[in-house]
Amino acid sequence: MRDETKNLGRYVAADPYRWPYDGNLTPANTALVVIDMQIDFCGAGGYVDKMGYDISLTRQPIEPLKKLLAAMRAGGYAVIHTREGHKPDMSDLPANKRWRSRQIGTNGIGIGDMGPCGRILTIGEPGWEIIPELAPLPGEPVIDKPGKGSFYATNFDLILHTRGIRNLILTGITTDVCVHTTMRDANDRGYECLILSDCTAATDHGNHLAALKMVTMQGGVFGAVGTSTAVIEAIKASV
Ligand code: C5J
Repeated sequence: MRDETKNLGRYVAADPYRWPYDGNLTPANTALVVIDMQIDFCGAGGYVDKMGYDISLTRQPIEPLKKLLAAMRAGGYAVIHTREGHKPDMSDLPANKRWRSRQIGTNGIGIGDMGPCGRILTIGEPGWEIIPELAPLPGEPVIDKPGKGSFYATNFDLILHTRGIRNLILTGITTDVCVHTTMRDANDRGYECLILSDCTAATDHGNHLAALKMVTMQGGVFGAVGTSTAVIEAIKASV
């Protein structure tokens, strides 16, 4: 059992508390989760672009994520990627999700419909792929999810348990939707979560800032907010 008063352990500088709460941060118990860095969310002609949002916002995490991935891979930390998408027969796409997706953007095109990057958010299509800059390495799990959260209808929890992971460093897009849904669900399941402000982004910058602020309420209601620089410093520092 670690004694925080003796300042043992390894921590990341974060808000509203240094993370993880007990300083128990090791390559064996900590994973970097990279959420939905897919062409549909941050590539030209993808879903977010077709909806009329500014992909320069959702592309902002790419460069800091590249550095963070290199550092965490070098340190022996687990890296897990997720992809949002639906089966080509759309049997896992709720009718209301499809209907809503057709209400915004051009020509009533929504999930499952043909766009410049193939059928939108459809498994196997070019737009559904993770962007090449952040491509998973062989052996890194990729969680395919039909919803916004990473736990619903996936084996994410099983993979984390099997590997003995209890700390999650959450990155990717979008801060207010898939990253937040995953963080809230992970927190309820007892995972110790850190969200990185520079490695996440939303289709609206105000929503990004609001989503980060929400985490810091109530002493860290879902965990803590940090930066990639702080994580890199912490994992390089000796225990
Ligand atoms: C959205 C996501 N925003 N990855 N998906 O629809 O956040």
